Amino acid sequence: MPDLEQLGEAIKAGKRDEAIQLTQEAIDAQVAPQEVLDAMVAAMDVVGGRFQRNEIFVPEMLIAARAMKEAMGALEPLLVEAGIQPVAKVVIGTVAGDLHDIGKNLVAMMWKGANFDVIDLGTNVTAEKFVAAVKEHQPRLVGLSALLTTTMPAIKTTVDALKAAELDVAKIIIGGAPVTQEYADQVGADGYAPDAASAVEVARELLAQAA
Ligand code: B1M
Repeated sequence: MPDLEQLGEAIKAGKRDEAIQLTQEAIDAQVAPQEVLDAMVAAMDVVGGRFQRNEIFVPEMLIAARAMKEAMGALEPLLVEAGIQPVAKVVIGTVAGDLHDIGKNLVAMMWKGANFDVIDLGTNVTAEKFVAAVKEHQPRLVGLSALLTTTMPAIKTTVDALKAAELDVAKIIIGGAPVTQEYADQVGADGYAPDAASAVEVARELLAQAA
């Protein structure tokens, strides 16, 4: 019997090869894909908690997220076959004029780890591109990241554009080093997260409110 607890431990420790091997063993032993996925998501929740408590830092979190991503690769066709849907479709990007993407990528990885279907628009994403992506993909959440005080206003421009296009059915989460809850309230974003682990919690809260 494949050991899903060991799979969780491998993900937490960022042991990519072991995580892939244990996932494959679970698949071969015909463990339900949902059960395997649940073990992975639970492991990433533990990683997120450790990051929030400063017990681990960005590199460890990235390594764990990569292990999860790779292990998910083997599981994905089975999840599709079994009709298991991601929790929600989400769009994320770094706002116009801003090229910083390390934090944004971390949020995207943690969202993937929470079984969200993440459409990553990259960096320097204009309000028009966000509006077009939301129209195309119909996500339930939109994430905006900004690292510069000079690009923070692009968050407001994007929130305003999404609202003007009547696309505020999707909840908007914002974050990035200079961003605060106060700023989120000021620009009319639905949520703010100070770090990638909190971004999972805030996203889940907003999705629950919208359900
Ligand atoms: Co830039 N840079 N940079 N930079 N850079 C900063 C941000 C800066 C604070 C450095 C400094 O002066 N001390 C400063 C900004 C000052 C300010 O505006 N107050 C700065 C500057 C000025 C610049 C340039 C203007 C420099 C220049 O050219 N003169 C230039 C701007 C380019 C542009 O964007 N147009 C520039 C360029 C660059 C590089 C390209 C060299 C590189 C980016 C590489 C890349 O991202 N691929 C870079 C880097 C690496 C940094 C620092 C050193 C590190 C940023 C980082 O990745 N942190 C940074 C100084 C610093 O922070 N020590 C700095 C790690 C990352 C995990 O944290 O991104 O905060 P962070 O993400 C966190 C949270 O903020 C949150 O979760 C993440 C993980 O917990 N979060 C979200 C982020 N997005 C979120 C979204 C959410 C929720 C949470 O919901 C959707």
